[in-house]
Amino acid sequence: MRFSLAVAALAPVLSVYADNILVQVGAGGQLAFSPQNITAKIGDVVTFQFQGKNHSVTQSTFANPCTIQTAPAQGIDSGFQFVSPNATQLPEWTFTMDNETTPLWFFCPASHCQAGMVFSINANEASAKSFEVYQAAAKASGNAVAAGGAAASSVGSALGSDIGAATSALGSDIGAATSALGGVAGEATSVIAGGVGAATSAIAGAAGAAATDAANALTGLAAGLTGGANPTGSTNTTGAGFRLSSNTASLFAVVGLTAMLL
Ligand SMILES: *[C@@H]1O[C@H](CO)[C@@H](O)[C@H](O)[C@H]1NC(C)=O
Ligand SMILES: *[C@@H]1O[C@H](CO)[C@@H](O)[C@H](O)[C@H]1NC(C)=O
Ligand SMILES: *[C@@H]1O[C@H](CO)[C@@H](O)[C@H](O)[C@H]1NC(C)=O
Ligand SMILES: *[C@@H]1O[C@H](CO)[C@@H](O)[C@H](O)[C@H]1NC(C)=O
Ligand SMILES: *[C@@H]1O[C@H](CO)[C@@H](O)[C@H](O)[C@H]1NC(C)=O
Ligand SMILES: [Cu+2]
Repeated sequence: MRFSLAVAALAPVLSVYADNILVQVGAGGQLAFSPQNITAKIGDVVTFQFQGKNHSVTQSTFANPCTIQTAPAQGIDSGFQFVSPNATQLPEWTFTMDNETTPLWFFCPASHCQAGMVFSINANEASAKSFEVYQAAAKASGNAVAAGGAAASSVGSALGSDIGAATSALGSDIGAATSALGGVAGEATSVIAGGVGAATSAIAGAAGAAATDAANALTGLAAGLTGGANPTGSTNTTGAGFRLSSNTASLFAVVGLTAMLL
């Protein structure tokens, strides 16, 4: 087929039987071709008039409504045609039909296709490859994207629960480690307490033994005093003082020894 991009130009008429067919693109701000599907014969000139926004007329296969055709030949494509709101001339794109038995399928790319902005020429409406089926597939390709999003979301959830499980595992490991540390600390405390207890016992024992010695010494001193001079059971480093029979002197000696023990 032959095609060209022109601004408000009339395509040449190839035969007296040929028709000029006008298709509006995005009329009234809608994401639609109007009409959406046509029949055209060899020699007819199809003119797409871009009415606003930023649309494209791009050829696809029937099987993949929102993707440009690459086989058996590269699909034809107007490219995006931006129309400013205050435009005084509308861009047009035309081609001439050179085969009327092969259906042609067109779409406006991306989200517009998934909104149902598609177009067909010579679709057999009685067959499985009707315009309606093609448009439904175009809308469903948007659902495929949505399903992909849902799948990604599921992966996110799975990741989230794995992270949760890992966090729990870490938490319980930390708990176990803390318990182990607590146990060690407890044992260490017990050892220290035992040591303190033993030390206390030793001190108490030593104190007890010392007290016993002191008591024995006092007993000996008392015996010495009772028996007169030169008391046994006590050292006589103070010499003659212990040999005094005076009760007052003996009392001083006992008070002095007690003070030493304390
Ligand atoms: C366009 O498609 C509709 C719905 O499938 C169908 O009823 C109508 O006949 C078609 N028009 C042309 C011109 O092919
Ligand atoms: C039209 O849309 C296409 C595809 O999104 C974009 O690359 C291009 O820049 C747009 N043109 C204008 C004038 O906005
Ligand atoms: C259309 O409007 C834009 C601003 O929105 C302005 O920049 C531009 O020059 C206008 N074009 C015409 C043809 O008036
Ligand atoms: C139209 O296309 C079909 C399928 O490619 C082909 O068999 C047929 O010969 C073509 N008709 C003309 C007139 O080129
Ligand atoms: C202890 O007293 C006795 C009896 O008076 C005396 O024979 C002895 O030398 C004294 N010992 C010391 C170390 O003073
Ligand atoms: Cu569009």
